[in-house]
Amino acid sequence: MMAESYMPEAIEKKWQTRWDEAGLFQVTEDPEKPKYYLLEMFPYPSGKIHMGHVRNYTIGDVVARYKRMRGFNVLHPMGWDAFGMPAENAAIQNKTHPAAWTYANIDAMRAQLKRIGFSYDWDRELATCTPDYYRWEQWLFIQMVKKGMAYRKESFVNWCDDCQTVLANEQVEDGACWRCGKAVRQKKLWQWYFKITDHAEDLLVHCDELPGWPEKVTTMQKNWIGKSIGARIRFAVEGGEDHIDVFTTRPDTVFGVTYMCLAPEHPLVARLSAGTGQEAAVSEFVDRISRQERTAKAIETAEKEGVFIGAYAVNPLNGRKIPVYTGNFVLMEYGTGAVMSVPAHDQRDFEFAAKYGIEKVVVIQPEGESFDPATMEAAWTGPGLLVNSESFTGMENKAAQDAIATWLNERKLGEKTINFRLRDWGISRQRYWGSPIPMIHCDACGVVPVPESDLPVRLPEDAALLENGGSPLGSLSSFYETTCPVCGAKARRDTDTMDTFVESSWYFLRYCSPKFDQGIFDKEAVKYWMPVDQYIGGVEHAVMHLLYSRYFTRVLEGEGLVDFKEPFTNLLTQGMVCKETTTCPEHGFLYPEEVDWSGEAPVCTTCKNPITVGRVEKMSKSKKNVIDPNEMLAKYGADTTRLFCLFAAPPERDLEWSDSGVDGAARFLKRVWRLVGRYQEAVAGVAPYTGAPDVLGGTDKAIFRKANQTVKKVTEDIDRFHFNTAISAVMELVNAVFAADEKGEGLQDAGVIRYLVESIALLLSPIVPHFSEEVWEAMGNDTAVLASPWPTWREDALAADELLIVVQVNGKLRDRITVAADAEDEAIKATALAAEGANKFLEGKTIRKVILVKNKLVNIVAN
Ligand code: ANZ
Ligand code: ZN
Repeated sequence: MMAESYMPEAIEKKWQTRWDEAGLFQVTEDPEKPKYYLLEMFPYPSGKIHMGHVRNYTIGDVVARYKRMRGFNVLHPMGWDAFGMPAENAAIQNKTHPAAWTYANIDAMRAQLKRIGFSYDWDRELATCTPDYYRWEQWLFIQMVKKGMAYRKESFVNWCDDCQTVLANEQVEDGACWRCGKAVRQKKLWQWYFKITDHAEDLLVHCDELPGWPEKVTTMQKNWIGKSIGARIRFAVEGGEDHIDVFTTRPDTVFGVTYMCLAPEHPLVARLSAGTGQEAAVSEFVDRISRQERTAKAIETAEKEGVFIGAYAVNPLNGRKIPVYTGNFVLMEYGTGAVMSVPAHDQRDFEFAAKYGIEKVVVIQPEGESFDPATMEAAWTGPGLLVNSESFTGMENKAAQDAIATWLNERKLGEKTINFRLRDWGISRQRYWGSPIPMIHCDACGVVPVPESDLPVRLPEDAALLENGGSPLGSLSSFYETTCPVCGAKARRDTDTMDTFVESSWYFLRYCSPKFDQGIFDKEAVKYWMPVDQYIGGVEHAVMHLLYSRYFTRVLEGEGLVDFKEPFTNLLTQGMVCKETTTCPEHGFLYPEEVDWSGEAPVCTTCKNPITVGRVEKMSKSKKNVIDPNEMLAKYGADTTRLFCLFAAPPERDLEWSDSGVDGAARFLKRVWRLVGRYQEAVAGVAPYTGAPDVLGGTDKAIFRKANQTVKKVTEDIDRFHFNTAISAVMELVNAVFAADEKGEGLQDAGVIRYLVESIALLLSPIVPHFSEEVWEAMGNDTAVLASPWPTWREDALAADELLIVVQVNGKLRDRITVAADAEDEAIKATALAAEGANKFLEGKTIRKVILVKNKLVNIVAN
């Protein structure tokens, strides 16, 4: 017998143990069954699951369980993105070790995930910080070095003095380190790079072949790759052998060039300014700029400034002598690091020219306009006809782009070219807690790979961390001292580690055969499971993680290890979990439990001052607007938490936390519990009714219909990930049963009741799996609800009830019509007027009146 009331704690533990013992979620390749690979982005083991995780993983779990019930062989793995800087910082703070901290966090978080009942195949669990994982990453790195797909170069990097590390551009926020807030400076270092730019075109083209991805994500990727079609043009430097190459997307404006601008890091800056009297001003400027953030984003917002370097260049088209500047808005990393500046037609150049009193020359004139450089208030960036452009004058500017590029090409002064914004991926990190780069530096032989038989290069897990927070590897002789694999001389290991994005670029492949030790993965397993059918995660990974994963898949395809290019067929990016902030005038941000809502106005529990309720924002520790999943689990259980997360908002949208919403979810489950409890005896040993609806009476027929409609709706809604409407459909069904009861018109047929309660249990099972197992068992089933097939519906039970209506003309029976039971009066009258039998008797007459007798007849009065 079912317990009187619904008590989640006991039920949830019980079913989790049973699923575990039955090994229900362990899968192997089964060629007989269609496969379905469902993956959620794996978490960083920070120590605690937060509500964003709960939401992400609940969405995934519903799909995994649903697909399983639909007959798919479902791979649903979980693991840990376990390398990264927070472990080092936490270790320093808590006087522990990154490895110890990380593994303890993994244990804690695994227990939390298990407590929520997610259907993971835990046998496939992996952590990227284990040598049997990163060894294959090192192996792949070496293959890439050997094929020239990875290379070393000395380059400027964003450097944080506090964290003692290079920062990726994305880790620089408003010129400061994303982690500690210290101003970032530029430093030159030898770094390893992956040649992702080799695949720029392919990665771009395939953005349009990912119909299962949200368009906003593919658009972000396209912009990130940033293909520009233009020309490279060569400008001679006056009085010397030097020349300046520029990249421009606007060769049509070349007659309007009035100055050149070089990036401060451009090698010609120092050389050309030497001996011109501008050296001091130039080096002061270059020095100052080198201490500022040099990302595209920062440069866009920074005030444009520059300095004349004392040299002149010559315009190859008209021989005009033009001053050369260096300016903070030119990026060394893009194009050629030099630009031809056209103040009349580029707003940035316009502002710069205005600031330094440089001339403007108009070369494009839209029809009906006549710009005067002296009075122009902004650059003209639109189309028009060329003016002041010698033989090209009068040409339409689009056509001139090609014509001028061709003209330059013929004279070897330039060429058409394509430029990508995408840079090669710098992967060296001067950090400790990461995968060691498997290279050896030998004075005689150069930089050589570690022999494959010596892999993995183990990260010493017990190295003492340095006071300054930098990596201890560079001073740990037991790590870096080695011998050269080529000549046997004393040599030094690379002491940098890889960017953690490297680990997450291929983990989805490793899940297919996580324990395979003959190679990076078992090709056959990958062939069966990949690509991932559905990937689910945050939109913050729209560019880097997803682009790097697409890139790695291409590298592996090139190596013949996989036979596809795109790793993720469908992508869902779920919204954020949000909550209002609460602020006390004395104590600042308050946690929800520090606010007392019982009085007229909310007050701080500590000082009793009234508090202010702020905007609804993404839950974050710093703003304290967080709900701890553990508290939810303790108070409501896993199923209510899951139900609320799915019911409160569609997956792509932000979810606003609401305590009353959580209560509502809990109440609904109690209601279903009562419903099943009431009918438990009536349905014992009864088979579910599957016959035609017509033979059923009154309420039985109506509820049977509604149940069939609900099965269909929930099925379609889950297919589209509309979990919230799926849930409300079940709620309506349950309400209809209670409403009939209240009217004293309760269900009679035990088979219908059985179909009803079984359908409810099955439909809810992906969403509230423990609850559903419990009621499923209470109905006398002895197999797991999860192992049962998804419910089906009868087409003939979907239609709303129909009524037969008699049609009279002047009181005489002339026809019969069928209408939906809930049809509007006007619709019934219209159908009656259109009825053939009635029409014959209406010819030539005027209709005076149409009388409707509810549910019975329509009488048309005409003469
Ligand atoms: C002359 C010109 C005239 C330009 C005009 C634009 C408009 P996208 O579309 O992003 O590729 N540029 C080239 N290299 C640069 C660098 N390293 N740093 C900053 N700016 C650079 O932009 C290409 C345009 O950006 C190029 O075309 C160049 O300015 C500038 F009416 O050349 B243009
Ligand atoms: Zn050597």
